[in-house]
Amino acid sequence: MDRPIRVLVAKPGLDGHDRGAKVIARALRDAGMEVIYTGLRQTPEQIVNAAIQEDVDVIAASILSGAHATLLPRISALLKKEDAEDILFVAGGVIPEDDIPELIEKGIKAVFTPGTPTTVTVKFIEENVRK
Ligand code: B12
Repeated sequence: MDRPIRVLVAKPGLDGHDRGAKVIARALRDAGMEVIYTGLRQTPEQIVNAAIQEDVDVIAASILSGAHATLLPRISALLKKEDAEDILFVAGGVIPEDDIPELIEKGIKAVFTPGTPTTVTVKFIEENVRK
């Protein structure tokens, strides 16, 4: 890609945990990506609208509240409805391993749980973002 990858780091739902999102935002920025942070308490609609308006290549959603099974598939469904499935959708946070296969089935391309080195996330995005 002849321009920096653009990433929307998003905080869906009423989740007030923002440290993880900020660590990821910093790591992606240090890897040369352009990062836009939504701030806390965004609805799936707000996140998808921002992603389209900002013309991002990636949505990176952080969720530690336990509401991942509801909110993440909603974002995925909205990307489909808006014909914006070229946007790579990844997520991370406190998400039980058992819940991940269903999230992948519903269109989340990868889930990164606590302890995942940020270099793994950077590599995944660089290798999977639509060129
Ligand atoms: C710190 C903390 C708080 C702080 C938050 C401070 C802040 N500004 O973020 C405070 C004290 C405010 C808090 C409050 C609450 N908390 Co709290 N909190 C934690 C704690 C101890 C650490 C989270 C943290 O900051 N870790 C450090 C950061 C750097 O790591 P991280 O967020 O996990 O992010 C890393 C990875 O997950 C990953 N990642 C995260 N997001 C993303 C996104 C992408 C795209 C990628 C690629 C990777 C990625 O990469 C990050 C860097 O390595 C966790 C327990 C735990 N160990 O996880 C509980 C925890 C998350 N909290 C919990 C709960 C229940 C609450 C409260 C509801 C408690 C209450 N009754 O009041 C409130 C809710 C507040 C709210 N409005 O949401 C539960 C959630 C349970 C669940 N999901 O099922 C946990 C798991 C504790 C527990 N075991 O019960 N909490």
